[in-house]
Amino acid sequence: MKKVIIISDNQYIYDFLLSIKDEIKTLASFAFRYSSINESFKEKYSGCSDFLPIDVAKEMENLIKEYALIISWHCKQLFPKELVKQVRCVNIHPGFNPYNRGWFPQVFSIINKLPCGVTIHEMDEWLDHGPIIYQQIVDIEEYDTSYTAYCRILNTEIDLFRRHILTLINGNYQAFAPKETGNLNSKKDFNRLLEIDLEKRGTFGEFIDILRALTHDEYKNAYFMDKRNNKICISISITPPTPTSSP
Ligand code: 0FX
Repeated sequence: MKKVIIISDNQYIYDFLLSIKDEIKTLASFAFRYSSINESFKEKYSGCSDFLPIDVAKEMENLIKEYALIISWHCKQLFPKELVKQVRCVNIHPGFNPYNRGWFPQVFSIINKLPCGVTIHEMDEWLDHGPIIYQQIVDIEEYDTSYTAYCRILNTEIDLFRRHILTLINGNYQAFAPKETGNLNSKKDFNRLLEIDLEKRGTFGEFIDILRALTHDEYKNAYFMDKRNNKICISISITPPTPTSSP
């Protein structure tokens, strides 16, 4: 039986994996890990023998020896070049490669209108870059915030994983290289969006897009400084249209 390891630092995904672990353990010998630096996971999953911490760089030799497939599913550690060259490593990424690769793709897609979705791809030495195995567009509506778009993206990831798990394990797919390198956003690029310049000129639509992109559940992202130098956080509340019932 093939040995597969899934490394994730995303709680929603981890809980999903826990819920299906017995079912998928009939398909391959699965191990599940989270990043050893992930303090919140350490607390939440302490005592859970299916969910153990890992330091990918330190444990590289063992990973190469032990596993036929490594799945990075929102893993916050960089995989060393030697690792991705020697073992088949697959990344499940919350963006539509090659557009807005890197951090928080839906945030940037709301602003720059590039396609958004999910990509499952083989990893190479560059970020969110290798040959694409499966991908699916997730449409962003004019009333979406980062959060509502993100929820659909996560559920699309889970759906794609469920549909293709066997093919992913066996590796009998035809991956293709994206036609362009696209663009890459870093956490710094995200941080640069957060302070709203009250003197900036633009259209209402552009301002609404920035606020939609920075509205994500409890996160206090967008802010401006008032005249007393207080930080004032802002987010936007949008009411989606109610579906019209057919006559
Ligand atoms: O796990 P993840 O959804 O994904 C991120 C990257 O976007 C992804 O490309 C990479 N493969 C993965 C390892 O890490 O990230 P998260 O759980 O930190 O954030 C989820 C969403 O929450 C994000 O898309 C936007 C929102 N968010 C997050 C932070 C930390 C905010 O709006 N503000 C924040 O400060």
